[in-house]
Amino acid sequence: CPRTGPYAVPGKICKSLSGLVSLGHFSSLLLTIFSLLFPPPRSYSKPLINPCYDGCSPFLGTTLCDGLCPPLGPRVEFSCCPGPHTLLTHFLSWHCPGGPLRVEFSQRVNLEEVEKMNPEVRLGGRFTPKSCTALQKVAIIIPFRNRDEHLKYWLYYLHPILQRQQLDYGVYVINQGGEETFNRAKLLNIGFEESLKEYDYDCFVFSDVDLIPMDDRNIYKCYSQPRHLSVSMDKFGFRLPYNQYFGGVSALSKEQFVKINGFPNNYWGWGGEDDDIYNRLVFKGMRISRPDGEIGRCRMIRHSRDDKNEPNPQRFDRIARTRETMNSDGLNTLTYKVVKTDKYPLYTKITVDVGSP
Ligand SMILES: [Mn+2]
Repeated sequence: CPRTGPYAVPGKICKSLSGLVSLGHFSSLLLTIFSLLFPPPRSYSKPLINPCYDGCSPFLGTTLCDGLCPPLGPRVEFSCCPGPHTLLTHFLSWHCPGGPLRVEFSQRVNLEEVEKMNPEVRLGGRFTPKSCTALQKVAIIIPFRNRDEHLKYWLYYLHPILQRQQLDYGVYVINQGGEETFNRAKLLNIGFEESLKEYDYDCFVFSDVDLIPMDDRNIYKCYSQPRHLSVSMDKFGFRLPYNQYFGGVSALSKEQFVKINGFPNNYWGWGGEDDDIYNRLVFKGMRISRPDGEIGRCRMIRHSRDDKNEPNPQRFDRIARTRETMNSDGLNTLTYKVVKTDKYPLYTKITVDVGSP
């Protein structure tokens, strides 16, 4: 406190003022210690704006859901609940998904906790919305090997999101057994075939295990054109690395997938298979559909390169010949053996023998 001059403060008041200040310091110190000892409950995996599950408003008499409730943002089409976008539905839109999510990988995930947080998810990682009838049945296919920590984060984040998106979905982790070089695209083909044996899926979302969307409005469903979902990854500075990029997370309807004869089986090791898939789509006259750069933001869990997944030196040659090879390499030439199927509460794990190059 200034003791002299125009702003002088009388001594007594000054003393009590500084007492108050240090009392403030002390209590904030206490608060800090308290919050360190008793951390607040984890709140991520909930939208920052509206924390609702299975959200279409019951007041609207919803019968169909197209993977989304009435939108929060103006960009999303009003497609789930029937009827026009009225003031009333706008008012009710806080019930529904939307907005950015907090995604981080600092705290460990306990799968039993995740199970408790998602009581509506059935054995094997299946979910069906109750308040409406989903227009699509979505199989989510994750190619996998030795990434259990990443899978836990994926389940932790994605189950709440997918439920808010009102999808009729199942989660299939396709685990490559053995020690052979990794073959991502073949695992995806296998996921397509195996999931269809279980349920009449009509849409397939192919997702890397380490990619987490950061916005509820990035719907994991199929569109009239093949969909690329992971369009702005933190790894690439939240931009598309190149226009033809189709890696990370993508969605194809059953028809779209069959039309291109599935994915290539002959890409062993890292890289190229996503460009081959892109070529296939283009050669069959399709275009890529994408969410905008804000809705399409996602985080990749940082990791070092896996063993047995070295960059594939043949990839450039193969990508250049997609047009000739695509009809004789794909779904129609897919061979593999299922080694084991495990039904866990949050996902179905199918361990397969994919053979060797
Ligand atoms: Mn990765």
